[in-house]
Amino acid sequence: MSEKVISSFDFSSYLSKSKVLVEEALNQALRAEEPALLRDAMRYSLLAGGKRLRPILCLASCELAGCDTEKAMPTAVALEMIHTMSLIHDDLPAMDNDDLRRGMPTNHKVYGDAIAILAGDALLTRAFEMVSIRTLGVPSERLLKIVGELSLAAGAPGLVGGQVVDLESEGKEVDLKTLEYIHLHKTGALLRACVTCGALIGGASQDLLDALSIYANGIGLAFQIVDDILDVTSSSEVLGKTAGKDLLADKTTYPKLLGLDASRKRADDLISKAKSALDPWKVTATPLLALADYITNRDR
Ligand code: GRG
Repeated sequence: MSEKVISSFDFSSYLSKSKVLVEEALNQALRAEEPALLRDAMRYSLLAGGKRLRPILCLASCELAGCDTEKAMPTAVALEMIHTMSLIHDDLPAMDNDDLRRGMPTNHKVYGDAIAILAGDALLTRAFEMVSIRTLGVPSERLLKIVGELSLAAGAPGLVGGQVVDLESEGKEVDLKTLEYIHLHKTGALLRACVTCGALIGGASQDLLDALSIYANGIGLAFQIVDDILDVTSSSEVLGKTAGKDLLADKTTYPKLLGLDASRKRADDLISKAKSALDPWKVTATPLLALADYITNRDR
């Protein structure tokens, strides 16, 4: 029975249906923003496409915990807002100084540095509004935990901390431990929050939260290893962002430290470990298992 359920799961249709729901919710979320220039800048980057992996992970985790995904949608939107904010800020001249993101000119190239910074700030703060004010039918103690998770993921213990160590490491010899620190904070922390927040909304048991924590750590690191690999092996056209950037910025990456084959193997091992953590939920975790595979098999 379980094997049949797994093999009949149509991941591509799951992904496209989830994306449609997420795109609609993202579009609705920023309709009434003022002033208009700020709203345009926020919408420009938030609605520019992207894989929407973070909100989909949140919805899938909520579903695994046995809850209606509608209740998790404001949090899923909040996670994509935080992610988009980090991309806008990361692309600024003072950071990675990039011109291309999601196949379009970066936010500061269109709106200027000041508005790009403010659009990022407004998306970050709006994310907390989505969870605390715009979520319906979820007990407030769960929402409080989610606000805590998002604060940790976005701040010094997460994205900001990882970004600082990344900036400090440019042009230096970096060992595997520091590289892992950067990735687990800069990229892994938010992916982990997606899974944890979805599960918290669904009222997951401690056993499930613990298993999801192992799953999230594995996919978080694997995601960034694949990102490093794609930076070397893919093109700007396919990625929608500048390829070959890590080499130009003299960044330490997994391919640089381990080589391409060993990096790919490390990503695959992390994904198998992440999936094994969900063995007791094998049937109902099908979307999360398929999302883990998608992370290593993606081409952008
Ligand atoms: C101001 C609170 C605050 C944080 C900003 C700039 C910064 C601190 C952190 C940088 C974080 C960052 C840009 C990490 C890279 C993560 C990454 C691999 C992004 C690409 O994600 P995809 O491939 O992109 O999911 P799409 O476009 O598909 O969503």
